[in-house]
Amino acid sequence: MITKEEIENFEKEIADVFATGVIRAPVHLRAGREDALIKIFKDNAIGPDDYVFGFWDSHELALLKGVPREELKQAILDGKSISLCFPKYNFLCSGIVGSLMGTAAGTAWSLKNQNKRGRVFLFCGDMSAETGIFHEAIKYIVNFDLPAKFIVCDNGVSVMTNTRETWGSSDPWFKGTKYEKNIIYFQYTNGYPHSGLGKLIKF
Ligand SMILES: Cc1ncc(C[n+]2csc(CCOP(=O)(O)OP(=O)(O)O)c2C)c(N)n1
Repeated sequence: MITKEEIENFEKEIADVFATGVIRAPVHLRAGREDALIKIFKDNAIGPDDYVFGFWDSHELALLKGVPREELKQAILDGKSISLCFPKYNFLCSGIVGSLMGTAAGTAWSLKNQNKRGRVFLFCGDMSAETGIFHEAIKYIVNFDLPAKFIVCDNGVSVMTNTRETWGSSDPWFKGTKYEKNIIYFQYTNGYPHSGLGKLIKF
């Protein structure tokens, strides 16, 4: 499996390229959650048969799922960083908050009911986890005992808005509920700004 150092170096490389202005599309870089993500992939033995769904910040997930480094880099250079999709590797992302959660639940339903190998892992942020569609999708997954887990990567903010202040609660909504059994939750501090590099890049 890819190492923490390789993930860090990949993000640094993309940051350097983005700074030159050749990528004419948004890029969301992440640092500080490599250990947590590696542990989740290892603990759950996430492999080729499994589906990984992500959002705008999925470079690390693609590497961990087995998308070859250069294939991933080319997709990012082509402007696809926020919606990386590699069906060959069962790896699908979208730049739209809350999207894909129903798709993830449906994929898990299908895998179970067609007796197919593979499970579903959807990775999202803390604010995304507070949306109605997250609640509906995880309710369906838990109630029908579907092979899916939603992983909430909590960096405390939605862009620059404090998630806990927004919802008036010091905990995510699912803490202490039955839905926790299909949710993996961890906190981290992102070493990069939410999007880009925090400075204007001229194309
Ligand atoms: C439907 C929709 N509304 C708004 C946005 C803009 N947007 C992109 S990321 C984001 C923040 C989401 O916060 P969180 O889920 O905590 O993600 P993270 O901080 O981990 O990136 C927002 C509002 C969007 N992509 N889609």
